[in-house]
Amino acid sequence: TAKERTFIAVKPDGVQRGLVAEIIARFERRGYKLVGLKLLVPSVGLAKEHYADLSSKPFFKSLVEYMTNGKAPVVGMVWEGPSVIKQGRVMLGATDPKAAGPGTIRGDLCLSIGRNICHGSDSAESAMKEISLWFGGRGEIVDWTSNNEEWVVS
Ligand code: DAT
Ligand code: MG
Repeated sequence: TAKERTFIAVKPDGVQRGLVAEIIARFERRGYKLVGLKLLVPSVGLAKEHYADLSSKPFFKSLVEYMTNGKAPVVGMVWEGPSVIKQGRVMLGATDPKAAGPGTIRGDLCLSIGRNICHGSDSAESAMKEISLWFGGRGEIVDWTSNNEEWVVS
C-alpha cells in the first residue's frame, strides 16, 4: 500500500565513504517519502537484535563488531511509499555486491559482502520489527504529507 514503510540503513562503511547523500537521493528521487532519520552508533545489543536471525552464522561476530565499533555511525531511516519494502531491496541490490546488478546501490557503489554499505528490511515482518527496534522515541517518526504525492502516486 501507499503507506507501506521499510527500514533502510547506511552502514558505517557507507557513512565513512561519504555515500549517505547518494543513497538518500535515490530513494527521494524515486518518489519515496522520508519519515524517519537518525545518526547513531548502535549498541551491541541493538545490532545483535537487528541481526538476530543470523546469530548462528560464522560471520555474526564480525558483523556486529563492524556495525558497533564507532569508527563511523550508522544512518537509520524509515521510508514510506508503494511497495517500498520490496522496491527498497531491489534498489539495494544483491547482498553480495559482486552479484548485484548495475543500477543498484550495491552494484554501483561497492564490492564486498562484508562492506556492502546498506541495509533494507526483507519483509513486512522484518520492517515492523526493525522500525520499532531502531525508532522508538516520541516524534521520531513523522507522518507528513508530501505536496508531490499526487504527481507521484495515482
Ligand atoms: P541483507 O543485508 O542483504 O539483508 P543478510 O540479511 O542475509 O543480507 O545478511 C546481513 C548482512 O550480513 C549482510 O548485509 C552482510 C553480512 N553477510 C551476509 N552473508 C555474509 C557472508 N556469507 N559473509 C560475510 N558477511 C555476510
Ligand atoms: Mg537482511
